Amino acid sequence: MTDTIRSTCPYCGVGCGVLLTPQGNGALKVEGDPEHPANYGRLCSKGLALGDTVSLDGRLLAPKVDGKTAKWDDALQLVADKFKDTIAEHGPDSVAFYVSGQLLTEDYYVANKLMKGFIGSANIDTNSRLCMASTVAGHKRAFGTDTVPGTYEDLELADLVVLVGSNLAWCHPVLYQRLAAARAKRGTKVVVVDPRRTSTCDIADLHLKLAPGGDAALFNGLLAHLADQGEIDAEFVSQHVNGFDAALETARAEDLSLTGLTEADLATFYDMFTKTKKTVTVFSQGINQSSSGTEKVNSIINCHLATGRIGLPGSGPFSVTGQPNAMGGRETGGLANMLAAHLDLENAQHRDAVKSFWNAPEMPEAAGLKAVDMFDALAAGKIKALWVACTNPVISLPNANLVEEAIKNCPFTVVSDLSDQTDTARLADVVLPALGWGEKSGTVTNSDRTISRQRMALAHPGEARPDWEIFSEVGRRMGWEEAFDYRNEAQIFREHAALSKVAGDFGKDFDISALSDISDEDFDGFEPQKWPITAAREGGRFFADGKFFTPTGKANMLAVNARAPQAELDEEYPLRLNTGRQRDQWHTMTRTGRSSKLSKHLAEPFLQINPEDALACGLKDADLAVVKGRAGEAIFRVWITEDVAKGSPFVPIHWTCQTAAASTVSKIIPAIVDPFSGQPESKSAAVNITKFTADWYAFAISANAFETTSDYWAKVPAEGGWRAEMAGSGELDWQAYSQELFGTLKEPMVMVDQSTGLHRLAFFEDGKLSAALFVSPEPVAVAREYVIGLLGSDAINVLAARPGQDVKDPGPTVCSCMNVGRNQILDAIPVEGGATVDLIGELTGAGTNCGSCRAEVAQLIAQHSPRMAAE
Ligand SMILES: Nc1nc2c(c(=O)[nH]1)N[C@H]1C(S)=C(S)[C@@H](COP(=O)(O)OP(=O)(O)OC[C@H]3O[C@@H](n4cnc5c(=O)[nH]c(N)nc54)[C@H](O)[C@@H]3O)O[C@H]1N2
Ligand SMILES: Nc1nc2c(c(=O)[nH]1)N[C@H]1C(S)=C(S)[C@@H](COP(=O)(O)OP(=O)(O)OC[C@H]3O[C@@H](n4cnc5c(=O)[nH]c(N)nc54)[C@H](O)[C@@H]3O)O[C@H]1N2
Ligand code: SF4
Ligand SMILES: [Mo]
Repeated sequence: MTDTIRSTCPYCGVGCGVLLTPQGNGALKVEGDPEHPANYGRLCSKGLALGDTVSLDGRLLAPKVDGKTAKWDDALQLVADKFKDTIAEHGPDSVAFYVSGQLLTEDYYVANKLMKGFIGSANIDTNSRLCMASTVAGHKRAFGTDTVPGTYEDLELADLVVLVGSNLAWCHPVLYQRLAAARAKRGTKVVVVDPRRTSTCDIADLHLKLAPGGDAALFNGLLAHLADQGEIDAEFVSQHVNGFDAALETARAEDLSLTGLTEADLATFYDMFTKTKKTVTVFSQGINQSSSGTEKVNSIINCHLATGRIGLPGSGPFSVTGQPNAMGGRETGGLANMLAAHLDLENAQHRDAVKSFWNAPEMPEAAGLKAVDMFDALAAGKIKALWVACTNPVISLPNANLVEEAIKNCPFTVVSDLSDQTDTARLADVVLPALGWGEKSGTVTNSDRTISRQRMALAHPGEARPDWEIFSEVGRRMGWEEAFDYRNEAQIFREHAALSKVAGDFGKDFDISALSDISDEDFDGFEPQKWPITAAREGGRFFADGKFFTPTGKANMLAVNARAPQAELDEEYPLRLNTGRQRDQWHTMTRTGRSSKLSKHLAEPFLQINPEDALACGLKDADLAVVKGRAGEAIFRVWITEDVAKGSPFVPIHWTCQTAAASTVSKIIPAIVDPFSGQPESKSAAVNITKFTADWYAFAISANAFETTSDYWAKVPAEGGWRAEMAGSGELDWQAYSQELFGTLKEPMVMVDQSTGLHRLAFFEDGKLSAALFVSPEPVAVAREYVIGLLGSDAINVLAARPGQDVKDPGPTVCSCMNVGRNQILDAIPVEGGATVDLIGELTGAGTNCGSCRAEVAQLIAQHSPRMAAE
């Protein structure tokens, strides 16, 4: 294979098109697809590094049963038998599927059909419960269905873009770049609403450092202000909206102090919104992952409905989705409280229609268990057989210690994954090898309803199989041969499209019936298309005509109240922990964590903490800290910064037991959920923070992989090898320790700095540096990027741990694409002033490729630089 194949990036919901050119022997060249309407050729650092992540290291290549390699036939039969027996003995609700927004639409369709139509339970839920559930609930309450009204273009056409609980610069980088470009061209005003100062704030005209959970208060205040200023669209409201008066009355009674903002800030924002008709409000996890997430969503939509700013070019509420197929999962009904094709489980006519379409024996009448309830039921012994596909709940669900115990105690657990070593797969009775991105084939839907193809560019490794096929095989073995007699993705897609006609006939939004007869060839060549896709219309915006999907045809404004996060602070747990994402890592790092380029940016689990809190907790920069909540604890590297407010420290979610000793955030997060959506409040835990008292700290690099066993460690790939940070207690025999780490290497060169106690050990093989260890009683101060750069070279001066006069230490990486470090950027900033991101780009190359780091370059210029472990 040498031809270029068009596909879609497997990461965020922007859904960028990629051009994949296999290079032979498993390597892949990845470029942006200039014709894809999501990105027009752009890619972010993660998309650009996709080629680094497709190696087969650590891949599961054949099924495993009880830890031993098994034949597919035996493994599938075992799964089918166990599920059948469990259902026969305990009923259909004693089994459950827990799936993922990273499954393709075809996979999702089959899994949902199997559980809801044939097993006859609604116990299928997905990691989208942790992600989009509050938006789905809010959309359904307001619009009668789960519709995203606008398109990406709206961010470019708007005069004001309000980003609420969204770190767009890091989490939807290409959409952020589109917004930044539009702003540069036409002066779009940007407001960021986030308790934390993020890179996204670099294009903000106004950053509202809102108190956690204050969003509904902010938008209630806005609604009252809009009414006071006569900015209500009375005609739109009277003809197309229910519930205006009640919503306004509740809004007027709102306690705005919950926002934690000054009157002046509120006034500035309210004035901007009131005066700018073309406004898009983008929202993400700062809204959804909240015990009042659904209320927050409706408080935003209320303001757009009241002003008629919906469905128009450059106007509307806009939920940006996280995963590549979060939307596809919603379209196929992958949530426990949905049916399929945006039809409603609680509607008898809808149920009958789907039942007869599927020719299904069963159809549950009530919603199944939502993720947190599902794992509670597992812990209580009510779920006796569980199948997890394409997600890692031991890391991502709140109260992770309980989740882990529950899975351990479950009589029968199946995991479909690419690896049998994830924290969840390790606990399973059966692990089934799935095909991953680049190998599998099917469709995904991005945040603006564009359906795109993921295509196969790499050979199928070992015996791995596509998820839809695995679910179908089990369905057939459970006795439903005909219903699961699928031969390829196109056949499933046609059925999915045909089912959407049923939904269309009920007057629902999700209708792609024009694709019901798509041929295999046309499916192969399918070009990105926005739904709806019917004989009558294609794509476009919803609701400009004022027609909604409720029984009355009118939208609903909801009377909503703000609620502070529910995890209670007290003397023992006085701080409110916030959680979220890093720029260059994706979730549990199973893919991005393979790239040395991506691992350079923030190479350790960090704790952003305000200087006042740091002082109170006795912490210095680069110390290690134990963050302890009621449910559990974890360890992080301290990064003192004004970017987080006093009382609201922040940690990233990515680190697992594969990449760190004890940095799993979800162990700390309590399982508090939104009452409407069941979405966990993942952005809030009550914690205390103390210094992790280590007797020694170490930094190690090696050309070969090595095992780490200390109390604290974090390990990622580095160029030419691996790098790890470690710390522990007790006296360390550093020579024995180096043997333990690197195995039997030749005698190291050793240098001990008596004044600081820093021990430096360098190991050479054939005269080339193969490993080095730095041990110190204090956090290790070495020029990390510099010593990593020496791996494989004959440089003796590695023991200096700092570059000599002739070589510069690049410092921690800022620009992953062009490999530019912090020190290089700082050096390039002209002393006489006048630095711009473009100038630094010209001088160093930073920010000139994918642009993901431009916000950080700007921050550095403004002297706001992150400081990681002493560099
Ligand atoms: N690099 C990278 N990109 C990703 C992902 C990734 O893992 N890595 N994951 C993808 C997925 S699945 C998702 S869901 C998206 C998530 O994308 P985002 O939602 O943009 O990302 P987060 O970092 O989870 O959270 C966003 C912000 O919410 C803020 N926040 C916390 N509490 C509140 C609050 O009460 N109110 C408000 N207004 N803000 C609050 C946090 O400080 C944080 O900066 O990212 C997608 N893109
Ligand atoms: N505290 C806190 N917790 C959070 C969040 C937060 O902000 N804060 N965010 C939440 C959100 S929004 C999300 S989306 C979740 C994400 O959390 P998870 O879904 O648990 O994380 P991933 O690492 O994406 O897990 C995907 C798994 O699927 C495997 N995989 C990849 N491709 C395939 C495939 O094609 N088929 C199969 N069968 N397996 C595959 C990977 O190897 C990996 O093990 O985390 C949630 N948890
Ligand atoms: S913005 Fe980046 S991560 Fe998201 S789809 Fe595009 S290339 Fe992939
Ligand atoms: Mo997500």
